[in-house]
Amino acid sequence: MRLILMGPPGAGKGTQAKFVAEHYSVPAISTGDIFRANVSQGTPLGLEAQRYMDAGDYVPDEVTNSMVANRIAEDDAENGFLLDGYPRTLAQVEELDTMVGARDERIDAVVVLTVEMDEIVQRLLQRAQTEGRADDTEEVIRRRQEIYAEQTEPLIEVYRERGLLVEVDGMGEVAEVTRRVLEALDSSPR
Ligand code: B4P
Repeated sequence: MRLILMGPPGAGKGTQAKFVAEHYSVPAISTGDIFRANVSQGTPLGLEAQRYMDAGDYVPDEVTNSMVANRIAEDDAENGFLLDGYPRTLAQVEELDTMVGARDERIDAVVVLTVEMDEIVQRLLQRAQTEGRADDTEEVIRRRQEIYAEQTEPLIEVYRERGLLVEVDGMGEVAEVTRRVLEALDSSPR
């Protein structure tokens, strides 16, 4: 199973990725988590990514693409993976096509979580209190939503045209959202 999990910041991607990946016994690959791990270890990649992330901007495509290419080349992703937060730009879609095409593989489905804006802001401000992420301030949250609308929302149509899109209501309890995602994937044609 090769899945992509999309949705605006705060839609619950990272939260759902764990459960859905576990269900299909594939690794959940979160570009945000990999960047944050590099930031906290002070690696060159982390130093480069941090200035973009703190401002709510996307990390440049070349950096993100090569990081993902390396990660999906690892043994545990040989039979499938769940990509959480990648691709986020059209250039990343093209690069991912090349990566999976070179392995004679294809993406099975693209799940998009839809959540109302008020709920998103509330979730992220709440996370700011518990986790203290630098990009969870009100100003940066707004910037991240704008960038999502400009750069990532157009990807929804790309994947819809390919017949891969699975839209899921991301409002409500975490377990209920997981149930909806798995049910939608079970009944989607692949
Ligand atoms: P991410 O880590 O992907 O950050 P995110 O969009 O906020 O999603 P996240 O997974 O953390 O939050 P979630 O919605 O699960 O990216 C961070 C940054 O990294 C980006 O801004 C960018 O700079 C960089 N980056 C990452 N990928 C990139 C790429 N491909 N290209 C370029 N740059 C990239 O959850 C949010 C909160 O809601 C959590 O606190 C959670 O507990 C809560 N929540 C979730 N589900 C809930 C529910 N059902 N009910 C109540 N609360 C819920």
